[in-house]
Amino acid sequence: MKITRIKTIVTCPDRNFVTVKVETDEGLYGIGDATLNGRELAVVAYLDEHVAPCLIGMDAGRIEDIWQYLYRGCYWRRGAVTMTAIAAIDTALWDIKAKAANMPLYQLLGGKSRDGVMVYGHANGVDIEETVDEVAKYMDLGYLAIRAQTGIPGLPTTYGVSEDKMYYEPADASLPSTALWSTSKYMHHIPQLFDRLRNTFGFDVHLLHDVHHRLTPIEAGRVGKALEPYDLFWLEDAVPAENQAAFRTVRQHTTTPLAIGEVFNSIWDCKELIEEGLIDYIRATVVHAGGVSHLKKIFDFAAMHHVRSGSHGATDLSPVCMGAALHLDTAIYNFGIQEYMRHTEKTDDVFPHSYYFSKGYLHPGDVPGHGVDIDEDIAAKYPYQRAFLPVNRLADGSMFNW
Ligand code: EZ4
Ligand code: CO
Repeated sequence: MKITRIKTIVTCPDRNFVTVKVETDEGLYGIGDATLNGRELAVVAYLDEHVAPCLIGMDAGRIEDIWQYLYRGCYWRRGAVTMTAIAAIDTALWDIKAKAANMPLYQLLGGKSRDGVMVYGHANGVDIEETVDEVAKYMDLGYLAIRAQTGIPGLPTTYGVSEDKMYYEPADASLPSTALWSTSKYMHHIPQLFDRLRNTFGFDVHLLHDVHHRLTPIEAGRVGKALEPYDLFWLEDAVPAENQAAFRTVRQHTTTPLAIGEVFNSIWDCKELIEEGLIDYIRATVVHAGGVSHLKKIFDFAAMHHVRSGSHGATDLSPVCMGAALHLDTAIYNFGIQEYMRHTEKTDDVFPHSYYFSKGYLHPGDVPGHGVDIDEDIAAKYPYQRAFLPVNRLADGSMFNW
């Protein structure tokens, strides 16, 4: 089965998505997510100019060989743009192979290890009161695990807090908006949120929290220690991890479970974190970590070190990524949890899918392939709109991590 055409489709049904469609001479096609939030067109150019022309005529069944061709063959290994482009092609090729086998993708990955994929949703409020109400709403919807974020007194905006409670969208402007950050205000406030949540809901529901890369290692150790009585499922992205060894300090100071990985793009971003046992959950994703092929290798390596998966699943990862992720989540032994931020109705119209939510779990469905398609006519109705994530500054005007 030969690759005859590779199309990149850009659409903005409430937010931007880039999708790759790989077509073959046997009429089967596969699709992959290539969305890199805030840098979408860089990946489009990479795919159109530097990937698609090289693959025409290749055997669509040689997934691993094509992965290595794109990784080793470009000389400049890794990086978010390269690995997102590779991921999109890889996901589309797995979709084709599973369609050709007339099987849902999880069958090719080893079959089912579980009956459903436990997900967590995002509860957030401008203050603790509103966050408590939002957690209650997610519990009513059947969620077994809930991420809680709250506004911080003295900061006009806070990461993770949005007006639209079901569809959090941080890429909020055509030029980057500026947020204000204060570590001391945050560190003082956040234990109060979890104290309230545990007093209100008890310990049966899993609670998670995303620090979003804002602490130093010793600050993260302190927050982790302060949160220990509230038994978090995990503390996410406590410290930026370009320096993986920095997590040794966090680990020495707290037993709160640690998760990280949404900005990682290969095993080389997390090898020390995993093999030194510095984290509990690896949150890399299909779309940003080299596709199904490479993410499976990361998860298998993690399994040897008691590290579980916890893939990123925010709104900027398209339904195509979510579909592929759910097959991997279903098949691997060391699954932990899957983030699930609902897409808007418009997005779901563009990407018809077989996966569905029931009683706190997502299910990938049983149609051949990864079960997600793109309706190109509907997609064409929503042209690309430039959008950026915010930037963060401290009170003195200096730049900080967002
Ligand atoms: O800020 O996906 O856990 N989820 C997150 C997200 C990220 C966005 C960035 O594109 O941290 O909300
Ligand atoms: Co996050």
